[in-house]
Amino acid sequence: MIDPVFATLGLETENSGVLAGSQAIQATGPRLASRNPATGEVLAYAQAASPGDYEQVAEVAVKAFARWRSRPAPVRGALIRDLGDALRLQKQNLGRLVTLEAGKIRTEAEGEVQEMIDMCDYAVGLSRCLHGLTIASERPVHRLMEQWHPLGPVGIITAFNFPVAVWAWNATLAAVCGDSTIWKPSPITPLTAIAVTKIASQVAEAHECPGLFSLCLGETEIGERMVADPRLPLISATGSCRMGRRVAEVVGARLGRTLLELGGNNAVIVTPSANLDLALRAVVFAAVGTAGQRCTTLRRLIVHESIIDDLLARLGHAYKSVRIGDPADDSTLMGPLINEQAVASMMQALEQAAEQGGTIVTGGKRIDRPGWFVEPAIVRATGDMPIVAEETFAPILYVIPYRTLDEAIAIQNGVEQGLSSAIFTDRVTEAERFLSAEGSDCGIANVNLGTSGAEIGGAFGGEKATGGGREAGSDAWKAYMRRQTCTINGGSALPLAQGIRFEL
Ligand code: UN1
Repeated sequence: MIDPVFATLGLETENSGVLAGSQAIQATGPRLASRNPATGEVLAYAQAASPGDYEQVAEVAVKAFARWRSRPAPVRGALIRDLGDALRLQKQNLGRLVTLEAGKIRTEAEGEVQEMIDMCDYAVGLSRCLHGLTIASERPVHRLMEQWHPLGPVGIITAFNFPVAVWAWNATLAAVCGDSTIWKPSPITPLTAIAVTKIASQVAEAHECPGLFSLCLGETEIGERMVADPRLPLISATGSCRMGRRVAEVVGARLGRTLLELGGNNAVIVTPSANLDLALRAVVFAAVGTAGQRCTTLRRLIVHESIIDDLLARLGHAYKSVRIGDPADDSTLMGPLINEQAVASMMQALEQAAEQGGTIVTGGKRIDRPGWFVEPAIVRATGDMPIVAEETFAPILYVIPYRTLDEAIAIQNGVEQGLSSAIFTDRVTEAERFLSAEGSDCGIANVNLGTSGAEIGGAFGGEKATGGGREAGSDAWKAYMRRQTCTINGGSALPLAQGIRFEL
């Protein structure tokens, strides 16, 4: 049965997953089924793009960019203000759709929509702050300045786990920076993408810029087209390290720009001075929240050997009280995994952990009911177990003992990914050591809070195999613009830099 929210958001049983602005293109690619991970049932279908359909979308985005880039940035901001208002009106409905399609519990699903709204607010202010520097010139009556211009149509590739927020991180900044966007969402979550693009396109149309936000649903073939397309100067991609390597290779070969937000293998260090009540709550949210399917999910808990038994006992107890079930039910804390494959990867990782000497302390079983439900697992492990170095997108928490803080930091940094990290301590020297240049090597380093749930005001992203990109706040906007250094001669002489004399 079709949920009432579908009609409210303009969705039908069969949907075109290709929208050039608000205009739905008769898509001719594969037909994709969107399933409710809490039941396994098909919610609706979406038709993906063929390479020819992509071509139409790309042309629309190129044309939209040509018009949009000449609007003053604060006028561009006015469109994003209206987008924020439109999203505010649909917060519950979009949240409901995220719950249905991605299986997030209601509060997290609505939180994700809130993240889009926050991005709109942020981008509106930013539209008046896209400023460059004025730099002292070494030449008399000369002025050096930097200005930032729109870059071009931006390709946005997103994952199933944040089916709407990550689009907003990119699309709102791109729009105020003067860029049009083409979005390729995960083929697992097409419906949220269609609903959001419809809302955004209506707003863009009201501002006489149809085609500013386009959608091109597809699988690898469409992603490959986008990354190879020289009309898209920037590809912003979220996904696995494997996918990111491919994107970097293809975009690099055409000397384009990438913004990569790839895998994480995030750790929390708990020192003997830590407030364990605080640590416990943070660890459970970071490890179990979103059923362990955030790139910022806590995967490795590195605990001082003197407190590990105490913390493990408390964690085991807390895990047993996590209410698992229908994500639409307000009392639920953990919903399903996204699909059968996710359940299989979790089971496989647990088997490998056991083979490598790990002990499953609690959880780790599939729950016998329709949909893709599992018990979150805690595994007592050591830092050198190969499986611990891998990101399994599921609620598995490896708990690892340490003796010295240096050793804990070495374990924390000893993986290829470098997204998020945290320390729990009440000693300022330990916190500062963790935050120093010899401390955490991640893009995000927190003290006395978990690894997930970052605010949009900071730049979000990670180092090493996480890809190095930064999205959302701070100066992440610079990725969506091109910098121009201008020197202006206000006099009638022509002095040369570096004191060079070149007289005719
Ligand atoms: C992701 O999982 O790709 O910090 C993004 C967080 C969220 C974003 C996660 N604000 O957990």
